[in-house]
Amino acid sequence: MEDEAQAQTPIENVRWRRVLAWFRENLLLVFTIAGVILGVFFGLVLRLANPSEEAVLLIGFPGDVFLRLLKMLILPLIVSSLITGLTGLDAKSSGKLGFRTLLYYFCTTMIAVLIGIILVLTIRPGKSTSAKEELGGKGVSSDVTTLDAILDLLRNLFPSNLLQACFEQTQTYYEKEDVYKTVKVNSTLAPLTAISYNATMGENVTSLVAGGYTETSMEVFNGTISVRKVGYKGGMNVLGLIAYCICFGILLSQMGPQAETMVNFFSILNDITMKMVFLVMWYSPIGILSLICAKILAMDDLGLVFSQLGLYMITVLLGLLIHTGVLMTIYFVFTRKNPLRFFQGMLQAWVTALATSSSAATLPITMKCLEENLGVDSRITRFVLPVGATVNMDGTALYEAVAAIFIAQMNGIPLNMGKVITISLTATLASIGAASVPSAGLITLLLVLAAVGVPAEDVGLIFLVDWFLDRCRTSINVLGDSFGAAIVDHLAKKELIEAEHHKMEEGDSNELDGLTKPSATDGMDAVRSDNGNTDTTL
Ligand code: 7O9
Repeated sequence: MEDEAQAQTPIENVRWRRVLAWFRENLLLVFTIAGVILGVFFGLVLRLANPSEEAVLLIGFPGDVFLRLLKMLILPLIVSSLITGLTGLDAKSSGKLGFRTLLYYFCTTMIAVLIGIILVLTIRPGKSTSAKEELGGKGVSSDVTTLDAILDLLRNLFPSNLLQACFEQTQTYYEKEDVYKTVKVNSTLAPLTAISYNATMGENVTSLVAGGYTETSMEVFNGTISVRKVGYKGGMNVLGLIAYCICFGILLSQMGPQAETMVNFFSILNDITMKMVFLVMWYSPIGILSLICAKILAMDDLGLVFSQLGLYMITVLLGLLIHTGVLMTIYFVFTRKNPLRFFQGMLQAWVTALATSSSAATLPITMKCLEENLGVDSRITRFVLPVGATVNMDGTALYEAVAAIFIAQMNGIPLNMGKVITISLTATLASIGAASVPSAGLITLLLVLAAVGVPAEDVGLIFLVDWFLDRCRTSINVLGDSFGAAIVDHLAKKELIEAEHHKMEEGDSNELDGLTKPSATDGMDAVRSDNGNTDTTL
């Protein structure tokens, strides 16, 4: 036995050393995955102990802090990354980049919706379910129309106050107002009537005295109506900020040496924010453990829910899985690189998305993963990712299409081709507008339902499992953005190199424009790269 062990030692040594080296290189990832596993484990074990509400609160607290830290970084990150990303490109490249990015986003979202629709029409999860009777989801309704949502989106695109846009967005809402009708009352009886009305209903009473003749007109309660109002609600107006920063970045990139200080300012702001992201990432294993553990502890008894809504959940999950496959294929077709390696590089962001169920909160980590693990050009990620986190939600679009048809099936509403097409278009639009449509999640689904006249009462039912599906679709949203960034990066690579050659052929004249000289951020990131000198990843 001993001899055998000794004979194997050198090989085993090498193997062990490799494994150890891998662990050391991927320490954070290992900790994060351990966080997920321990979170599920402790969650399930502590559930047996039936912890008090305070205990659950305390267990979830580190996770709460983790989410706050991530969200804290979003504002400086999107502002500085969009502006530096765009100043690193010339106007022509950024135009092309923008076009390709939006085209990729639109096509992949449409594909996701189609996958969802095909699956839900073949599996028919709504046909066999008795969930409606047993679980009796509570109804939800809203007055907000598709027109309001589209107008809000456009209003948010043009914020009237930039500072306000950092924490509030425009929202149309409906306020119930009492309506009164005026009733003329017999003059002799008037005072008496007025008093009795007053006492019982508190109505407004107006007495008109004209030349000895008293005519009393009373405003009598005549029901309520909804009045459309445009107000504000809490939450960052991302779309407005992004629109402003894109405009700012493009104009800044055209200003030449005169604007160098400004370019450096945002570039340094971006570097500092990324350093902060790095710090927060080392806290993520604990944060993720806490988030998952607290979520499992706070769950209701899900046995019944899962058994009734199981088929619906399987439809959504299968759709998300197939969509991941499609994204991987698209990635392979464009880049000829191994999509599994890509997935491995994105694992940290994927797990964070699962734990936080927010692609915005995951954005800092997505950016870090793409730039550092996968070598995607930072000028590309800085533009593609913030825009993607806001408008590209493949998982959400797929989910909304499936949910709408599921509810229609449950209510036995037949859907013709026209309605299916309407659902696919509204689900795509709803996912694009989700971040800037009031109360997102819920409202966007209501809009899809309203577009085809499906009752909204059962939305409460599918919200029972929304917390779980939200995690899954968010991780696909993040993957969709990341694959997009990698593909756009690959396509831009050739072009940027060509542009560099072109520049070089043009002569050395640009050496005098002040952009090639070493800047404060050299060695950290490319400030300007139309000359290619400062770029490290191209
Ligand atoms: C999901 F760009 C950023 F990072 F600044 C940014 C900031 C905030 C981007 C988006 C947002 C934002 O507010 N997004 C948002 C998204 C707001 C409300 C709802 C949603 C939809 O969220 C998805 C879903 O529910 O399907 C999912 N949870 O990708 O985060």
